[in-house]
Amino acid sequence: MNETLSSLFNAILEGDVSATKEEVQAAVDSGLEAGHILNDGMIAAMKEVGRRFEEGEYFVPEMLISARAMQAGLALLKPHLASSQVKSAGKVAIGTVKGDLHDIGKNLVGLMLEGAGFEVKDLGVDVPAEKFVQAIQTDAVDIVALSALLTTTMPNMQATIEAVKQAGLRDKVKIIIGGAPVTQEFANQIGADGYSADASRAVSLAHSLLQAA
Ligand code: B1M
Repeated sequence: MNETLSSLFNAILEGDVSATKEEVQAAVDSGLEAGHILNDGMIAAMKEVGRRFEEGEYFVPEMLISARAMQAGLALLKPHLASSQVKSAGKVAIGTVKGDLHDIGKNLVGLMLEGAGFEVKDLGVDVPAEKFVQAIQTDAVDIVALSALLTTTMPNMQATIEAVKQAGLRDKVKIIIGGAPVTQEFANQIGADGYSADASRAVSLAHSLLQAA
């Protein structure tokens, strides 16, 4: 890892917001590509945070301050990630499912979709199934994107799909899912229209589902 990215990685690990902002700026100024800064500096740091939590070296407060540093860095990187396009590629409602408060990945997916020209309605975290149903009814969204980071909240993705079916709206939207514990197999099992492992693949998935519709 180059020196700037390694300093950025450490700043996020330490949850140091001002150092994170400085290092993001330094990385951008040094000409590093935004996707490279994101994946190899920032997301790599969050993976390390997760590893330390698993090993009992970090606890929830450390995860939280690292997450804050990550969010501050992302806000700064945002204009470099999202290249605005004129025509709307489609409308997406995105949210982290009920019971789940993780939003960094969901925010990134929203950001990349916006950058690719989609209109994004962000429903936030801990979103109950009814709120997704409401978004389909009132905002005429083409795609619902669900995020879950906990194995215990993955079943709420299925519950959301069931609620959409119950409301008679299943044929009106494509439902795509993602998040660290989610797999293509799980997507097939719960009847989602697609799964993506990361934010950039979520964009190509959204494009291909709407083109096929
Ligand atoms: Co939590 N947490 N956490 N946490 N946390 C994990 C997820 C965990 C894996 C850590 C670990 O044990 N190694 C573990 C889950 C274990 C499991 O379920 N198997 C865990 C746990 C246990 C918990 C608590 C239960 C801890 C506790 O209280 N005892 C608790 C639960 C709270 C709740 O949600 N109800 C909790 C709390 C928290 C914080 C609040 C402290 C904080 C979140 C802050 C925030 O989001 N604002 C936090 C954090 C930071 C993490 C880790 C360290 C990092 C997550 C992250 O932001 N990654 C995480 C460990 C890990 O994931 N390795 C962990 C960076 C982000 C860019 O990646 O979110 O995966 P990710 O998103 C990716 C892809 O997954 C994909 O694209 C994104 C970009 O490439 N993607 C999608 C995501 N959503 C998508 C939607 C799509 C498509 C793609 O739609 C189509």
